[in-house]
Order: sequence, then structure tokens, then C-alpha cells
Amino acid sequence: MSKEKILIGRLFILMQLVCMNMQILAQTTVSSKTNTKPNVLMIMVDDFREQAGFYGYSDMHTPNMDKLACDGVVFDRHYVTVPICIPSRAGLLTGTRSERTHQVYGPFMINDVEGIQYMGRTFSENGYFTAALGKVWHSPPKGKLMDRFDVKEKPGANKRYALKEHRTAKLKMDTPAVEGPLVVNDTCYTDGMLAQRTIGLLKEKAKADQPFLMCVGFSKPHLPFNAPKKYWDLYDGENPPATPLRLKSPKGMPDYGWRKRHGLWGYTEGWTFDAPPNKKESIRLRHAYAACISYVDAQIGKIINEVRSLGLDKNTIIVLWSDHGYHLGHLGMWTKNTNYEMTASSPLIISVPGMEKNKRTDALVETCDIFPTLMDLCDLPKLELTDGVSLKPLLGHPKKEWHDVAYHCSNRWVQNPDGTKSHMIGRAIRTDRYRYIEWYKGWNKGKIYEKELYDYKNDYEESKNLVTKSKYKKLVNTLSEQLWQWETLGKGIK
Ligand SMILES: [Ca+2]
Repeated sequence: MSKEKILIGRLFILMQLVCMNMQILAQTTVSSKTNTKPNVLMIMVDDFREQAGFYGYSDMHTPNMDKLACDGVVFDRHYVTVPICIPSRAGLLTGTRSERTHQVYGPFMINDVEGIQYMGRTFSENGYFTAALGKVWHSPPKGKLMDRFDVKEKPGANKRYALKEHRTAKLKMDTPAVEGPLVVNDTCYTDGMLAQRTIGLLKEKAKADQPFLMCVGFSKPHLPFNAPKKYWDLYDGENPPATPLRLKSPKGMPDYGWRKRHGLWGYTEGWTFDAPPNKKESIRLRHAYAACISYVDAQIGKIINEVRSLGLDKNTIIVLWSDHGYHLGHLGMWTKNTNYEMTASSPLIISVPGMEKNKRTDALVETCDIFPTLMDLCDLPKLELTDGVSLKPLLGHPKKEWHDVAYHCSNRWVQNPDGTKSHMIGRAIRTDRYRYIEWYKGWNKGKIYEKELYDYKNDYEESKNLVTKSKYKKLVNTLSEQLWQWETLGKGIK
């Protein structure tokens, strides 16, 4: 059993005790008038890997998300479509995979898919008030996005830094990846402002008869890792949480496995692929990342407490989702957009009034499942085009048998001998035990440039690419076939 699994087991017992207390408290909350349809609060957290108390990190300080976990179902194996902002958010907000939309990190492709539906627009058309606050979609070109929301705002968007010289800097290379820590209020940074605005809108909408869909997109723990000092002080600066499981890349990993121009590039610290953070800098980055998670957690707590005090908790579905995980030094890699476990998986909690609480599921689920799930839970018409399936059966029965694979992918731009660039797509399939990856030029089935196979039962740290071992030949053939069956996955689930 891996260290992670043992931790989760211990934590689960603790969480049950905490949750029992929470349920007693919950019985004392006031009841409210109820809409005929449930409200939806979609909390989106940027670049947040499964580094929280409710995922077994006992040294993380995330009391508010841990409480939300008590009030819903935690998905232990949720995979995003592509582990980077643009395609992952597109997958959430349209219920599709990038295999269908070909959406990766630019150019913007999502509108070209015939019959595609958008979360904001679809809820609006079904009588909902809709709001997109903060980072919801990631920067589609102006006028290109077909989605729409009644309210669309980015509170505190100019507050990525607290110090004036950083705020007014025109170039990324004039700003640091980590500021401070500074003794400042929560509202000195973007996410504090976002929580404040969300609370205002909740107060306003609590009095309305119309149900709401509020998508609230937090900007941390995305770089720059800036958070008020009080959140840094929650951690031991010499030994912050989340020591990387492994510092070397997997043995036998193809060169495509690396994301060479990673997100740490371009800040004043001067890090590049060839000059990664040293040990001391890595510790500081881990400390700052943990502080940012606790900062976001505190803002989430303010919003959920408001939901409760307004009595909206009786009729509000709350989803907590992150667009992807993060390496933070694991496998010697930094940031995102690889096909490995630390970045392809991300947190997901769904809390539905009247359904199962304080439960976990290890079903293999994907980001594209969330939109159809919400349509189902709100009793709205089924999406005509989706790659996902409603998770409602799992919310009622977390141990229910589910489909046995999840899909995701990653992209690389490569230079051809003639100077042109090609789009390499690493398409991955994750089973209960294995991950298998094939690298193609473009999206069509053609020449396979590289293959990867990892066994998570015997090698949770991803130390070795096993694909060339003859004993796995049959398994590789089976997974290779399954990789191309993504359009039919889950269609038989009732
Ligand atoms: Ca992100």
C-alpha cells in the first residue's frame, strides 16, 4: 500500500469524527424558502493539485474544503481532459473531451464543434440566473466565445501582486514568481476580492425566486504564488508539505514526456528548463504553494459560510473542482501539462442536499462528466452532445460499479526538419492499475511516435516506463485498442 493510501485511510477515520460534529451543527441552521430548481455553486480553483487535508495531506491546513468534503462525495480519481487551463476549462464548461474538440492550449477551437453546448448559456436558457466571477473560461479571443452569463466579472483582477512596483510592471520578467510574504489583508490579492463580490451576489440572489448557477473561479494557487503572510505562518518554512515523491524522471520516458517551457519560466528568479529551482528555492516554492492553497481555502470558507447563513445550503449543489494538478518537483518536473498522475488528476467534491455525505468514491471519472451531472441533478434536459456521463448514480451509491477507464491527453509543439511546427498529442488511458500513452502527430490515428506504460500498483512513483517489456505486450495491445474507444465509454451506465 502506498504512503498516500495509508495516509488517506488514517485521515478518513478522523474525517468521519469531524463530520459527525459538523452534521450536528448543520441541524441547527435555519431553513429557507426553496426554489423549485436547486442552485449551483461551482467553485473552480486554479492549478490546485490534490494537496489538501481531505486528500490525506495531514500537514495541510484546509479546514473549509475538508468540511465541504464532509458534506458531499469526494472523488479520489478524477481526471481532467488536458492538464492545463484552456482545454480543461473548456472540457468542464462544455462536457466534452479534447479528443472531440481538439482544444489544447490555443488556438481557440471549441466553437467549431457542431452541436456543442455551453454551461452558462444552457442554464440561462433553462431559466437560471448565471454568473461567471473570476477565472472561469481561460482567455478565449475577444468575441469568440459562444457561452454567456448574466453577470461576468473579474473582481480584483489587477491584484495579482500587493506591491505597487510589481502591480504596475508591464512585463512578467519584471515580477517575481513569489512575492513576500507580506503582512496584508486577504483583499490585497485577487481572491479576497472575489470572495467579497461572491458574498454580495449571494446575498442579492438569496432573495430572488430564480435559481442560480454561480461559477466562481479562484486564481490561486496558480503562479505567482502570492498569499498574505498569515497563511505562510501555518507551515514550517524549513519543511513545508508535499516533498516530491521522486526527483528523477521515469526511466525510459520519451523526450515528449517533458514540458520544457514550463510555467516557472520568465519571472525575475530566472528559472528555465535547464536551470530549475535549487533545493532551497524548491522548499520556498512548496511553502508558498501551500500558503496559497490555505489562502484560497479561507476564501472558500467565507463563501460557504454565507451560503449556510443565508439558508441556501438546503437547496444549493456545491461543486469544488480544480482544472488540473501540479508537479512541484515530482519527477524533476515543474508546473503542469504532462500526462503523469500528479497533474492529470485533480480535486473534485460534489455536495448535493439530501444525497450522500461524508463518502468517497474511487470510480474513474472525468471533468467532462460534471456538466451532464449538473443537468441531471437540476432535472434539466439531457445534453445532446457530451463525452461525459452523469455521476448522479455515484452520488447516491459511491461504491457503485463504474466504467473501468478514464481518458486524458497532453500536447507538445515540435520543430520539423523543414522549420515548420507540428502538434504532438500524447493520448492517455488510465485504468484502475495502469496508465498507457501513445504519442501521435496530430489527432488522427497514424504513426505512433512513442509509447509509455506505468503500473501504479507496483510503482506509484512512476519510476519506470514499462512499455518495452515483453510481458506487457498483450496488455499494451488491449489498451491501445481501448484508447480509440473514447466515444462509446460510459454510454451503457444506468
Ligand atoms: Ca490552471
